Amino acid sequence: MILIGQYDSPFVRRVAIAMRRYGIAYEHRPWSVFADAEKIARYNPLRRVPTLVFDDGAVLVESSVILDTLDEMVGPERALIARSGPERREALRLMALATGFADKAVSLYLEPLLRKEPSERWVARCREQIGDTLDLLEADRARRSSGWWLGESLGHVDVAAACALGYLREAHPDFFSAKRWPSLAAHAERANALEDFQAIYQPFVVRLGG
Ligand SMILES: N[C@@H](CCC(=O)N[C@@H](CS)C(=O)NCC(=O)O)C(=O)O
Repeated sequence: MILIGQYDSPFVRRVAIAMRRYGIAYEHRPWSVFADAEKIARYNPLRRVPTLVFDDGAVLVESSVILDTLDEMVGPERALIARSGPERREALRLMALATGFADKAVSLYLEPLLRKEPSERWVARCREQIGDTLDLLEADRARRSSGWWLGESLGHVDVAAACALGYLREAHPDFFSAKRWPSLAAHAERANALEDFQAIYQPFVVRLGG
């Protein structure tokens, strides 16, 4: 398998961390979505990452779709998400909120890079969307006493949230406040201490890449 995309993308990183935990081997192509767009286009016309190329030539895009397929490959006992029922729905809900604020953080980052005059309205909207979503996630995490978000073992929600927070804090250093979002800060700290998170990491640098 070939995983295309750089680990400074929260979406690529969450897939790579899951693959590492599942013990699924892959070749890594750390291609930039801007500088290497035409290389990515050979596999994915959207020119987005993560893009996962299977040995039979099949190509999957969208981190959640990729993870769903990997979960099926390793089976429900090892999957980092509940098989069904309210627990699964809860995981999907939280994952979508985490990847959703990461999406907005990417938009917020690109706005001043791609436009001569960034839209103030768009910037304010992104900031509000991210802040309100962090508030919701903070309240959700704070009301749970479990070691990880949905229990005592690490799941896709934990990975998605930690990767999204990592990206937000590096791409927008002024945004995150551990005082306003203490449970999220603690969550990130715990995840970042894990070997998998340290191995699958690329510092974010300002450029038209990612
Ligand atoms: N919803 C997608 C988001 C992927 C995404 O936004 N990736 C960024 C890199 S962080 C990208 O490919 N950007 C280039 C583009 O959208 O044109 C997923 O979960 O995989």
